[in-house]
Amino acid sequence: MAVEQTFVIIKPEAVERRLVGEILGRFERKGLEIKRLAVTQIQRETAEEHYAHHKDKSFFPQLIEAITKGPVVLAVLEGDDAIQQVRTLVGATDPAKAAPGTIRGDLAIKLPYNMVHAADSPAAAEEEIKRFFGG
Ligand code: FUP
Repeated sequence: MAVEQTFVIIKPEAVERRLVGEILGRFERKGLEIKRLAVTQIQRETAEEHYAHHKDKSFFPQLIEAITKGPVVLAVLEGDDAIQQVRTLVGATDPAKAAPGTIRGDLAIKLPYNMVHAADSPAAAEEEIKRFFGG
C-alpha cells in the first residue's frame, strides 16, 4: 500500500460548531499524520475554481456561499492509502444518507452542509494542495 498525501477542508459550518478537534481527532486516531494545517477564509474565486466541475448544477450558488461564509481549516494528511481512507472516514456526500460512524453520518444532516471536503483521487489531491497551500 502506497503512502499518499490527501487534502481536506473542514468547512465553515464545522468551524462554527467547534467541531475542528473532533474531525481532526478522527483522522489522527485512524493513524494519519497532519503534515500541513491552516485557518483561512476561502475567497469566492478560489471556491469557484475548486468546485468548477459543479458550475452548471442548480446547487452551485449555495455550495459557493456555504464554503466562503466563514473560516475554514485546511489540512494535508499523510498515510497509507490516505486518499481512500479519508474518503471512507468522511462518508457519503449527502449527510442524510451517510452511514453512522462516518463524519458526515454522525455530525451533519443536510446538504450542502456536509462538514468536510476530501480529495477524491491522487490527481485531485495534488491539484488541491497546490491550489490551497501553494507549491
Ligand atoms: P464530495 O466529493 O463527497 O464532496 O461530493 P461532490 O464533489 O459530488 O460534491 C461537492 C459538494 O457539493 C458537496 F460537498 C456538497 C455539494 N452538493 C450539494 O449541495 N448538493 C448535491 O446534490 C451534491 C453536492
